Amino acid sequence: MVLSKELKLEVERTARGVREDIIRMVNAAGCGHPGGPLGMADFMATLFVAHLNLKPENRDAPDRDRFILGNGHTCAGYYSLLAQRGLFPREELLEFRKFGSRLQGHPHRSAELGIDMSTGSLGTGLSVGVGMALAARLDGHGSRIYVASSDGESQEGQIWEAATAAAHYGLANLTVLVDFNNVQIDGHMRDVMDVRDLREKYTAFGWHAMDVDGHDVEAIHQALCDAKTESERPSALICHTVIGKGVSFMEDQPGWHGVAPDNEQAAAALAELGTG
Ligand SMILES: Cc1ncc(C[n+]2csc(CCOP(=O)(O)OP(=O)(O)O)c2C)c(N)n1
Repeated sequence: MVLSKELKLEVERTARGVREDIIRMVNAAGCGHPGGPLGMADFMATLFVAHLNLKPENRDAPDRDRFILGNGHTCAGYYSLLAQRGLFPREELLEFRKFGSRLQGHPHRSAELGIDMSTGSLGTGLSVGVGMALAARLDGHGSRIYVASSDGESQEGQIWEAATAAAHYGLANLTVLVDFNNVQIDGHMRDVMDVRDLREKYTAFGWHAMDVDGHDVEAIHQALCDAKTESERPSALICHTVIGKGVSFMEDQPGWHGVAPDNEQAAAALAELGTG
């Protein structure tokens, strides 16, 4: 299905807002992870605006869609999306990582905020997604379960146990979006531990798997629509992205995995994003 012009504009506006919020939040906190979520902004905005059925009015509905951020350290972008979708006030984003804040450095499950699972320990998200997808099917809900993951998280053995179970149980209501930016905490994937071709791996595990340009919102939308047409297999979108996307001095730089920009760097980043 084609992404309508209005929806595409809304996705792009939301992704710009996500990037701006990430810079402001991590700068204000003086710590956090800006690189990963800057790269994920386009596919996450496409998911949250055009697909994920989560809004303030249905946050308590048992049959709504679910989202789990497996790579929990990238939560600055996730919090921005929840705020932009109206789950809590956007001003609260500047409380990120502060003592007593609801917006901790890794997501804490909260029915109020619409956060479906606590994450941060890499490898657990997809397993919980399998459980939620099984439960939704048993309960007869037509809802979908979405899990974000990453290339670095794909080094965890638990991911592949979950992938095996999801295919075994034919969980067509489960979709994983893998942020493949070729970088993890200690450097480039090829230097730390190369996970190689994740589309081939998920396919071998019995999934419907696709490579997608993680910055092409129309392609991401199409891939998410394709996932919905599957009747027996779970779907994996291998989203090829650039860490730090949108801020030239952060792009493809592993050093920006988990370092906060200082005031000068934040001002330069916001100016480049067109929001300074
Ligand atoms: C079980 C576990 N082991 C180690 C870590 C520490 N850790 C935090 S982020 C990270 C790298 C994750 O890779 P990726 O998500 O690809 O990083 P990014 O693209 O955001 O730079 C690691 C090893 C963790 N959070 N959980």
